[in-house]
Amino acid sequence: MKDFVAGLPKCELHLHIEGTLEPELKFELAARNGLELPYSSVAEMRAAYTFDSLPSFLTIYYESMRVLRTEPDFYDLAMAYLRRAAEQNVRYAEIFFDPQAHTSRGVPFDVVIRGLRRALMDAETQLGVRAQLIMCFLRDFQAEYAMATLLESLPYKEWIVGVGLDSDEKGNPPAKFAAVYERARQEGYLLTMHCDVDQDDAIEHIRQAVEDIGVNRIDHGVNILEDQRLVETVLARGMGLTCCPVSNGFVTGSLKAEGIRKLMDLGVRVTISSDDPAYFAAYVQENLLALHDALQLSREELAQLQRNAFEIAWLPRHVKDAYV
Ligand code: ES4
Ligand code: ZN
Repeated sequence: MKDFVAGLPKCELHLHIEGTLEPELKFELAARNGLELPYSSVAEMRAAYTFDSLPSFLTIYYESMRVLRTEPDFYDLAMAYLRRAAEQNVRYAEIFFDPQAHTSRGVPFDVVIRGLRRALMDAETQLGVRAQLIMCFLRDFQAEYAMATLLESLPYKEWIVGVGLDSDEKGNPPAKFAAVYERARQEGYLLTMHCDVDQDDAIEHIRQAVEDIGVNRIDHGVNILEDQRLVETVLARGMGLTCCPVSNGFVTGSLKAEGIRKLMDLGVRVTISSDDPAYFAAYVQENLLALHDALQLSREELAQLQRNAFEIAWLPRHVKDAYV
């Protein structure tokens, strides 16, 4: 089955580029930028990656970004991911980036996006991997900062396919960003947002995202199973859910595999992605294999997960048709 999964042409839709920063590159960038790291080796750094909740992960995730300073740093980060993606037969990726994680520490927006964009262009010609960018707002910052970031992105609109919402969801519901999402829609961005699996208010957050904001997709969102009406809405709209089993395992202690199976059986367009592969030690292929270990998926089901992903990808129909 490993060979079968390896050979599948893949589409990854839930991937934080900052979450692909491997320890080796972190050391290289720290040296390049004259920064000290609180670890003496790659092994020591990896050993510190012990997360059991979203906040414990996010602390290390944001701290690590200090090493990303210049346009070439962002280029190297994205190029390293796209090389790994190509090795796993990923043909198309939609890549989240968190501009506020950088602008909030003095790195200009254009430095971030120019570096990422250049990597995407080179990956297409050099590696045969196509990719697009999704700009995420950090939901634990004020909505006004998200709006300012949205406005700052407008000169680069042609380089950004949509917007997302990530970081700590507790106390930061979708409704907080209703005006930002309305403006993003007017500007032509497609809309997604995280509805994490570890939220007390998960179902209300999903309801707001689907019914009040009208997102095109949901990132995670497995808890939608708690509300039959919302499941029906998602089915009727053909909406997709980008699930990340290994990430779920780190954040909640469970891959949420049974929920993912249930959604697949109901015909929801579920997809499998890696979220933060450098931190959770699993790229998309390892996520598919972990899910297969839990569920004994058939080849047909594994192939269906990829068809779902290409189907809900933010690509023109004729481009998708070349993949499926
Ligand atoms: C994230 Cl696992 C997770 N949850 C929420 N926001 C994030 N940003 C990067 N990884
Ligand atoms: Zn995520």
